[in-house]
Amino acid sequence: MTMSNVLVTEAQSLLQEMGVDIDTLAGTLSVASPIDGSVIGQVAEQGAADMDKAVTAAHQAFLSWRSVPAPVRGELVRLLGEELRTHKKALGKLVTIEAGKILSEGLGEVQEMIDICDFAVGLSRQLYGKTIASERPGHRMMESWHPMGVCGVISAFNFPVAVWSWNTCLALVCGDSVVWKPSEKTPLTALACNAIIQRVIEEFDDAPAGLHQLVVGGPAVGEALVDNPLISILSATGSTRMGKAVGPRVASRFGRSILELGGNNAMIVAPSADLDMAIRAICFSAVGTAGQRCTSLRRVIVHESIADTLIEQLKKAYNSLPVGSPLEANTLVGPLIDQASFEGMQASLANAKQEGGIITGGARADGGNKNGFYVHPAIVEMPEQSATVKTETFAPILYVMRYSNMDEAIAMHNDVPQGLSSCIFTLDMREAERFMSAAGSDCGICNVNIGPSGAEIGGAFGGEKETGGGRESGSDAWQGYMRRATNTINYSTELPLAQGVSFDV
Ligand code: UN1
Repeated sequence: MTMSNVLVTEAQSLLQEMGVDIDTLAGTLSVASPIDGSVIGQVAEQGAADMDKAVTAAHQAFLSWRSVPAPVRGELVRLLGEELRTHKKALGKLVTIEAGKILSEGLGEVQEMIDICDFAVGLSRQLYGKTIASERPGHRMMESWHPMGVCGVISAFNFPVAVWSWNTCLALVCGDSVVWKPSEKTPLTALACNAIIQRVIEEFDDAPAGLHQLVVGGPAVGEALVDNPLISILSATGSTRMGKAVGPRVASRFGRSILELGGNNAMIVAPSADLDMAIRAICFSAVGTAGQRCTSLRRVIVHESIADTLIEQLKKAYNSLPVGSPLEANTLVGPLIDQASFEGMQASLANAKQEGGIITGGARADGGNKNGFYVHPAIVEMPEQSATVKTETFAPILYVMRYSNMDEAIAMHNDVPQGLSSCIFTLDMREAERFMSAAGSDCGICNVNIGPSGAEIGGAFGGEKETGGGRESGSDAWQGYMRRATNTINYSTELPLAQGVSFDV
């Protein structure tokens, strides 16, 4: 069998194992595996009318789901977590085949889903509101958190299943229903997740049919989701360009959006840094997932006294990076998602060169398959933080710039339009604290002595500026999926007014 045949067979058997009826896979949307460019499935594409139907059904489901006690809703998510444990291997492998990330990262992505299920189960008993001291005698104030409505989820190809689960698990325990529009590049993993969650919903007495809807389609489907007034919350992950289109449309109808857009994540490497650790962290975060995470490391800002040493060691490490099929056990760098991505990378490298960049790597790599877009990750030494450096390119390009003092390093760090993730490598406590302070990194994620990618689900995930400001996943991000009611209760026999106002009738 040729590689493509093996992948088709493998994808089909994984889908079947997870409960997808593969006979229904006879649509017009061709799904290509980035491993060898071969078509591994044909999925039915839906249209705007299908989206409207899905939203209406989800809204119907919401009307009863909102009254199911939150801990019972948590039980549904617990069962989803159990299913994901059972299918971790299959789903992880399908992520590898469809999105091209190495197996360990495919499995890691499913683990991230299991983790958020566990988190959401606990959360289902902790949707706490505050009790507030009232200024009036015989009064009590409190806040209640209520389900919000239908949550629309738009996800990207690079985390085709985890991002869905962050949103869906929180939305479900918060009493919302969900409509999901996955990336057109990764509908197979979406079909698998949908089959799994539909099974859980069907077997769960308190869960209304229609609670979760999957709609696969192009921009028309996305627009129908964004513009539907029944979508109370629109959580969108993707490019800043997409966010610029989606955000204002949702805002114009006073909907709520949770935007998780581009990043241009940097590492400051200070003179005291543990260089061995910094090099390892750089490799994982800059070339892991072939540089296609929104948290991928894109810029290194290194002190001039150690720059030559760091660059030399980095080049050495890059030289030995195994590029190839993500299904092979020793591969660390899998393929880019497609040809357009490869061309985008080459264009950015050409621009960087014109701006004075010195490039190491970046060319197309063999990767064992000439139809996949494999590349040697690039290191680009830049004389300054040019326009190209300030633009996010979703590929393994690492720009390296030098600094002479920390003021300059922090200023350079923040001088990009994006604000997702950041980190500093230093053993100097003052530098570390300063970087995390109000006058330090302006990002939503700010780390010390670890890279910018690979966040745990327990923290709130998201960032500022062109990253969109949304927060998903842990901490109190759940509040984005609920509405808050402030309650004032009078248990006295008087009717005093606040602010000492008198109004005697
Ligand atoms: C993304 O790339 O859209 O922090 C999400 C990380 C992962 C999530 C990335 N936990 O890299």
